[in-house]
Amino acid sequence: MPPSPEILREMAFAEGFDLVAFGPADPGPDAERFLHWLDEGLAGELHYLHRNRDLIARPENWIASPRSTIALAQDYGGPAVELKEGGRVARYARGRDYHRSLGNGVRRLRSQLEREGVPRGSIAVGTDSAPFLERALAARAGIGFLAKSAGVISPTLGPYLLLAELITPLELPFDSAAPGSCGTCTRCIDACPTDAIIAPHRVDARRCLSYTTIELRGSIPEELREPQGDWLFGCDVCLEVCPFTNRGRAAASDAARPADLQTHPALETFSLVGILELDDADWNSRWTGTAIRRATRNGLRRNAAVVLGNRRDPTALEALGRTLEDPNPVVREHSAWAIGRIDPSSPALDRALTREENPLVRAALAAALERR
Ligand code: B12
Ligand code: SF4
Ligand code: SF4
Repeated sequence: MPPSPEILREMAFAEGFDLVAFGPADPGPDAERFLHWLDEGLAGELHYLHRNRDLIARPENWIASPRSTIALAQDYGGPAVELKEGGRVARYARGRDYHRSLGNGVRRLRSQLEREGVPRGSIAVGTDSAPFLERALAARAGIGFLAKSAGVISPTLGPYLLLAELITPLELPFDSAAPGSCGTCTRCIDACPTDAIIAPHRVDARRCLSYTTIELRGSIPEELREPQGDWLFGCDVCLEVCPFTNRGRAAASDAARPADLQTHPALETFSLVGILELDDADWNSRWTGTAIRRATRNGLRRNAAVVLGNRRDPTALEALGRTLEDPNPVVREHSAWAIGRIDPSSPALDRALTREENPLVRAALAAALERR
């Protein structure tokens, strides 16, 4: 006998989830919106979304008998995450990689359900990793409402919610839609530093800092580097400005959060310059288990160069001069850009131009020198 809905909720809370709701195993009209979004090219180089487009939009491809979604959310709100000498990290990446911690939680729930008699293999689970439209499933179950930022916001806990779900063959009593809406507010659209929220509920991923600093391999488009400001990894601006942030309860201090959500030691020890010069050994030993690994080591170093350039910090010039000789051309190119912003009279630029052969890096060096 599968557990009662009440017991199911208790099991989910015991796994550390803050919200649990039951809803249809179907994304509804957002499936069409998702396909349209892909066809417009707004996913940029998120190739896995294109590859899985039919799977994502069609629940009948997820499991044999999709009848309900057990939608789960974890509140990860709290103070800003800042490196010791500047540089900001999106709050979701503060602690241990949530794909692991939340993923383990949903998988344990599935095992429990299987032990209670739900046939093995009949439940699919996801947290970011599976091909589900998680926001649509969560909103339909009543975890929160679909906001203009495109996020799912809980009227009680706010916008800092990570989502996870079990797609099940169980007949569960569906919860009602969460109350709340954006009303006439447009703060997130107005505050987005790159104008990535092109219309209510619609994000052009190619412009979102979460894409350019995490998902994008290669160069960050030049017009998006200055708007990146202090963001080293991801961006929280559309969540920070939201009036639903911290509504109803105070943000938990680091020590009061579950262990997986406490600040990772790497974020407390490395400075931007330390990251710019991060080697493979440190990357593999000290950054393991963080969501930041997704950016790749050279991607993170590229981001550090942009932030240092934006901070116009002359003490970073020496390190940036060294990374003009880095084996990675993207790191060299972004280092040239950063030096051009901090001090275009730096002789390191001239020296680099005499030996540089990569046309993209040469162009960046020339552009930096033109700022003299
Ligand atoms: C690809 C992706 C991204 C891309 C694209 C984001 C986007 N808005 O499309 C990038 C890399 C930019 C990104 C950024 C972020 N992401 Co992301 N991302 C995903 C992923 C893997 C797929 C999302 C997707 O399919 N996007 C395509 C669009 C069309 O779908 P959608 O984002 O779900 O948006 C819905 C609405 O916009 C609605 N919709 C679309 N058009 C219209 C029009 C109207 C009129 C209406 C009413 C609705 C509507 O339909 C969609 C489906 O419900 C999901 C995990 C998953 N499997 O779902 C996580 C996920 C959406 N991301 C998440 C997070 C936390 C973030 C960031 C906050 C991270 C950060 N701080 O840096 C930012 C937020 C940026 C933003 N404003 O959306 C969480 C969101 C949790 C929540 N409470 O909403 C998810 C669910 C991961 C998770 N398991 O927790 N992300
Ligand atoms: S995460 Fe930042 S860049 Fe992306 S939509 Fe939100 S405010 Fe804009
Ligand atoms: S900032 Fe305003 S418009 Fe944006 S998600 Fe929050 S309530 Fe909605």
